[in-house]
Amino acid sequence: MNEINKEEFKKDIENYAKVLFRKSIKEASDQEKFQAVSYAVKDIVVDQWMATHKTYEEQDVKTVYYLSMEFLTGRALGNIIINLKGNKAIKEAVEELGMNLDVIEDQEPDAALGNGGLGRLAACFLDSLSTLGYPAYGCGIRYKYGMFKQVIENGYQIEKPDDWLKNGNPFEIKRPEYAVEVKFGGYVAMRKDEFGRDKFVQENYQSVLAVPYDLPVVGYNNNVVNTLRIWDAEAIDTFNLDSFDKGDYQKAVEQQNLARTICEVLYPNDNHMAGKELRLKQQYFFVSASVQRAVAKYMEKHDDIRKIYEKVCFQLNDTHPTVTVSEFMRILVDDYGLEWDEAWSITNKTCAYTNHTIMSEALEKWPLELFSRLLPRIYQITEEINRRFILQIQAAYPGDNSKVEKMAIIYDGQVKMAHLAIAASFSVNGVAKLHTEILKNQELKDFYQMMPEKFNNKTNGITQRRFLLHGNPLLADWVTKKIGDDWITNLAHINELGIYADDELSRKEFMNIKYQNKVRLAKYIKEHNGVEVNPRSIFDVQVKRLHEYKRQLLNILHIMYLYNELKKNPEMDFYPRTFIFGAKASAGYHRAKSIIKLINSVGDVINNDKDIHDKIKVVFIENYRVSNAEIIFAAADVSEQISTASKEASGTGNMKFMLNGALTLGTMDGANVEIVDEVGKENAFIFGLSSDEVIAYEQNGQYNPRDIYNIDSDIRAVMTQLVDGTYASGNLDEFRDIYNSLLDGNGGRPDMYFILKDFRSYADAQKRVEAAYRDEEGWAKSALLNVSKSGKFTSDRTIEEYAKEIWHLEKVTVEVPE
Ligand code: DL6
Repeated sequence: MNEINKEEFKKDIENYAKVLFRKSIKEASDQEKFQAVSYAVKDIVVDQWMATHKTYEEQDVKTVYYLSMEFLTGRALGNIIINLKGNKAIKEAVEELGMNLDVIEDQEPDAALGNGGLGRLAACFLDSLSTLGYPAYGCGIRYKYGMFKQVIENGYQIEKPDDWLKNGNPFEIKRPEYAVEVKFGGYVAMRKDEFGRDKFVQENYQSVLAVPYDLPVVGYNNNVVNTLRIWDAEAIDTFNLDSFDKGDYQKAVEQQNLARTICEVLYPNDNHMAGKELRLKQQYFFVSASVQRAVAKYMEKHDDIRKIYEKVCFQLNDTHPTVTVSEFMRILVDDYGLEWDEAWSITNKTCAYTNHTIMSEALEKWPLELFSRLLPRIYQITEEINRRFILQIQAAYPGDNSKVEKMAIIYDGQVKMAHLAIAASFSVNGVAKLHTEILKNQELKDFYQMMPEKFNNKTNGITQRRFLLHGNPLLADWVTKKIGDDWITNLAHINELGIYADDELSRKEFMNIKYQNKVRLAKYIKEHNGVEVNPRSIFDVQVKRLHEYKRQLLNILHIMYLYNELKKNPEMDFYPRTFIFGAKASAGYHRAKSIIKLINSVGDVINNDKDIHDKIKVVFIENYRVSNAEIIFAAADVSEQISTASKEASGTGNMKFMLNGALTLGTMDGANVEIVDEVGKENAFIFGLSSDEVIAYEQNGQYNPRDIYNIDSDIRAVMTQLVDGTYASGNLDEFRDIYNSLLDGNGGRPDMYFILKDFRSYADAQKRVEAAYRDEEGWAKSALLNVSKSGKFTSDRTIEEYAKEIWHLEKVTVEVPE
């Protein structure tokens, strides 16, 4: 990589302040300084970006198109600087101009174009693709409003719009030359083409212009810059007299509205399908634009569409982009005139699907009426795919109609997107070993039996460059001092740290770094929550989306129990604990919001109770997001991964904590299983029902939480406090719904998340945590071993597996001319 020339870089910053704002650096506001520095950094990036694409063109590379409704990239500037290895030069340049790089980085809003795990995974994957030198496009939506900003008022979550583009985005480049039209509605007619052949044509439709904005994805120290292409919508026809004359006024207005609304906002649902018409529009909008553009780009250099799969792979990030299948078929059949069988065979070699959840409420099913009205030609094609797929099922299982009922793509008035994705893809993967096994043996059993060759596992991963190198500079430097810096691009090397777990001095140094990170977080908490926390206490952290299956409720009920114990026996030997939560709840998810209120209410009572001498503190960090996550992971001692076994597909927070030296307190769920495989049960705290036990209970229906309630007086006491006003200033109904859900569950089914069932085992595991933490040396050793065993969980490993086993990509090296 070419060296950054500090003096030129400084001039560049000053020049941007001048041309953008007509100001000197001294006169510029912090936000303006951020913009000027970012544009100067972009100058460096653009040279690499152009060189990368030139190399791709010259080598005619195969490219993966990672199609995702979500990319939770967070802030760009700090990450780009890290990946350019420009930290030293840029920091010095910025300081010599009288600025502070941390303050500058803090001016950038998070690009919150995602909800949680799925979107952040997509962002980690892009980072790894570039770092490994694999040609890739991320394809998504340029939401005007990203994930809402969470404000806590009186303990309640309030959602505020996230106007992240308000000051512009210095890193994006608008590419109007690649705009394409996307059509909705109308009807399909049979017309003759120029050669007199029959052809299906969509008529009387509304359309929007999809306009791409490109964002650079900078690889680590290798000149490779891939592109995250996010699509915005513009109206295709501005009002013109023609429209008025033809009486098309109404249509013109509708088209304008469609363009205005389609990219307006990210749906804030994680693991839950809201079934909104606009959401289906969003899906088709970005899919159609991305696929049209991918095909056009391929055809610029090739003349045989039949071979497109040699150069293009569409990876479907969950079912959200599954209309890709029918859109690609439409292009092949309608636009390129291929026969159905040929088009289907090409589609089958081009599409691959990742499943990220088994939660039934997340499985996407669209009502036929909506699907066919909005996407009439796509619906016809989907119907034909379904008709032929049913024939395949019948051939595989003659006379067994139950298989058709379970596997058909269109059934019972619904289009089932997962079935479409599986039927059309050559690869179907889960995101952790356990998850993939559950898919094969339970959720997608029928599909697995019929086409086992499609199924494979790709355990998730995270990028160590953001979550250690950027987020935890003290530990990153220490690791580099001990073992060199190979871990930055090859995390397997972190294993070499293992020997230091037996070295007393290293353990001390390591724990001292943890302490300093805890001081940093304590400062953040003081500034943001006004709560004083003791950095010598155990930092026990649960940060993730608020969902019942993730069981924040189990955590807070246990805190209520601990508090009761302390109140009963104030002199008991008790190691001070700080319980830290961070979580957004979907705006319409009432119970999740109630759990947030409960956490805050319990915090209010406990944090202000002088009798317990600050032995327990409960903190709810407002507006949990990528940028504050980096600070939180670095400071954690205990990583709460306590989902009901079988429900969390993988989890990726668990990996970020491990990398930063926190010990997992968790169930045998998702990737926790593999974390324990790596680090050993003795270096984690495992509790609760296994996934087999949960599934067995679900099938035999023999779980009754009331039995536990009746037997266990501690649990009964905590439950009673939910409805006796202890935590609700006398409002006995505030948490009644939570109380009912624990005892009576939903719709006649007992609590599906087995909270009371797992309570005792969780409390015991928490006792083990406390005992282990008292043994300072032992804890330090375990924590260090966790870091040293985290090598498997880099997204670089995951991407190598996708690239070799699914996408069949070749690595590229890029030179930038001096
Ligand atoms: O694979 C990324 C991430 C997993 O780590 C989580 O366990 C899983 O819950 C999440 N899945 C979703 C499903 N999305 N929808 N809708 O977010 O994926």
